[in-house]
Amino acid sequence: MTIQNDRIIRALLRQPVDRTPIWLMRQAGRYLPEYRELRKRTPDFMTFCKTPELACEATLQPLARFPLDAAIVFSDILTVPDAMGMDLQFVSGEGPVIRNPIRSMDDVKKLKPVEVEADLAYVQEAIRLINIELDNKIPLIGFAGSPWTVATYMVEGASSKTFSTIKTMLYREPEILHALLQRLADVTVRYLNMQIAAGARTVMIFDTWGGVLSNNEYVDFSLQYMKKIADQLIRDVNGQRIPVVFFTKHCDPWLELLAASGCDAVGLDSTVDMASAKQRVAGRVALQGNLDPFLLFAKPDRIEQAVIDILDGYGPGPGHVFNLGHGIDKDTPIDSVERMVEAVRHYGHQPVTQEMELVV
Ligand code: 1CP
Repeated sequence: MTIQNDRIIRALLRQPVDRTPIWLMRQAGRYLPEYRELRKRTPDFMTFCKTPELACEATLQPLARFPLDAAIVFSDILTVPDAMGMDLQFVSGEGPVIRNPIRSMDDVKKLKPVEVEADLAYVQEAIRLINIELDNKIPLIGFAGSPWTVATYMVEGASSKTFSTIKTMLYREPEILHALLQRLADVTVRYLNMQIAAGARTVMIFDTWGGVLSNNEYVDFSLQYMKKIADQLIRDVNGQRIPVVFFTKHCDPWLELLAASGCDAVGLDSTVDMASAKQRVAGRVALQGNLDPFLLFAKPDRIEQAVIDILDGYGPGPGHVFNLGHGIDKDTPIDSVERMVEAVRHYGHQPVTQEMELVV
């Protein structure tokens, strides 16, 4: 089925578009008053994620406010450890807490085998419901966490500042960590393929904590597993290519490696200079990003200038999807988001070529 506005897909595949498309990392969520209201229906966050009607409604909320070019299924990267039998809870003010963290090979072996079609059926159902509502107007993005990033929560048992427990495991007993990462990679392949089969038109792997690895460990403990996943994903549905996007926060040292890793696009955090990133990837992948989410706390003119700087940094030619460099902050003023989206639509015009089918 063709999508009316497929700018995001085209840009991720480095095909020409009439203007730079935009979506926002964590575009649904707590900065929206209507999300905070909806969340009151089920105080428990995992129950919220597991209720497809609520996940569907939350997904659509930002689209009712802003003319974004894609929806992202409302869910979380921790659905996977939840399905593996980990005792996961979101404690208000504290974030995720796992009461039975992985500390030994035995713990890895005891993880529940995941049947994605059964254990994560709620994500499949949410995708189905969202696509009915989207009515082929814009594409839906599916996602998962990278094995390394998901493992940080499973081993630390919570969000961490130092990652000392998982790093101790990495340096003392790497075989345990590799066994865990391999298990996560296997489940993630099936999970993302299920999302693609259910109607996700592109998938993104969030490697939020890849950048805390040392230069020597990043490839072995994070990128290697993302690459294994990309190698096994369904890349074509009825002749339509499904782009795969890798996002490692603080990816600057490994940009060339990411560009050669089998993904179609790389998400950039805000520490990376867009113009030099474009040169470094040399047309091998598209780029997504990378406005500092905290720039949305600046005055309107400053926001507009920052948008122009990123668009000019990428310059002419296909292959740019505008986004933030990381998730939007919960205190972000809504007016600023409007201003940014407006600026991208206004200044992001690309030269039109004849063979393009334009959607206005
Ligand atoms: O009470 C609430 O509403 C909980 C806040 C919240 C939300 C809105 C969490 C808890 N997760 C989410 C949704 C979510 N998470 C989405 C869908 C929203 C959208 O994009 O529209 C996505 C894509 C995620 C992905 C996610 N979860 C990541 C990777 C992306 C990123 O921003 O870095 C990570 C690291 C998580 C873990 C997570 N989920 C929630 C919390 C508090 C955390 C911990 C973050 C940390 O350790 O700092």
